Amino acid sequence: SYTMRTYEARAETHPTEIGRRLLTIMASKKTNLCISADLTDPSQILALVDKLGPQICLVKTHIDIITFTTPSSITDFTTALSALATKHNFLIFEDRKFADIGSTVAHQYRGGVYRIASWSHITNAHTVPGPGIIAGLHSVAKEVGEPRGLLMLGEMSSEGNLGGGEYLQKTVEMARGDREFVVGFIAQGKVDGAKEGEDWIVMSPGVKLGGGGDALGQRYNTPQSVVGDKGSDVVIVGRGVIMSEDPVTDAEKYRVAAWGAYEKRVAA
Ligand code: 5BU
Repeated sequence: SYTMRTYEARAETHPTEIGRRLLTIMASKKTNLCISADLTDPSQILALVDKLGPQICLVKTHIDIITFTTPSSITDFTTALSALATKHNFLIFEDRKFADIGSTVAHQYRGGVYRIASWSHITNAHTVPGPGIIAGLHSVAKEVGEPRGLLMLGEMSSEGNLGGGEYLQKTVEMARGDREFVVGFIAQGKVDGAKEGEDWIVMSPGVKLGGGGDALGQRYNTPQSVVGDKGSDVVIVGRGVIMSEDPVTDAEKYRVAAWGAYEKRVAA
């Protein structure tokens, strides 16, 4: 299966341009760590990301949780974040979880105050509306003139979520309809039944050393469990790092754990 191939090898053959770029970054920086920068102060986010930049392949944002005082401060933030992405060689993933008909998500992705398509290399979408959501987002991605990729939500980390199992399989079927734009999935492990020549990048949120959960339904798996045992590619870590007194030291623990789990997997 493709999960036994190295990120270097997959970077040569991934069907999407964003997939090739991300896998190249992962291989060269030796990191499959994505930080979820869930702070509400824009300057705190930028300071944190500048510190963690060398350790990560990807930064995940929720642009709509950030406290912006003026419309121009949104553009200032996305411009500064893009500059950090260039400086440290990582990509940006806006965790927007689009969930409407194609026509509406196209507006949401292109416009409004956030103009997500203009600065975010990767975004994600629910499969609930059907394949029109992929077509709508892809039409906007084509307008941008720079590579853009989409992750489909096949399974969430939270207690009682309706994903996984048959839902995940249907999500994979839907993704097969657009192999140029859909980079992979949000899930807790590799997708079953990948066909010859398929390569889906799987990213897993809900990761914390020590496991556990929070008071609102989040459930945590360890880097070894999602990457080593279950074949996911990228670990997404929020509070495990961003609430730490020493984020750089803790991010390094996650990078080493997730990278070590990957190295063991491909050596097996
Ligand atoms: P945490 O602090 O590591 O629990 O943050 C997890 C982040 O990932 C947070 O931004 C969530 O919105 C996001 N997330 C998630 O936790 N679970 C999911 O299934 C998906 C996203 Br999709």
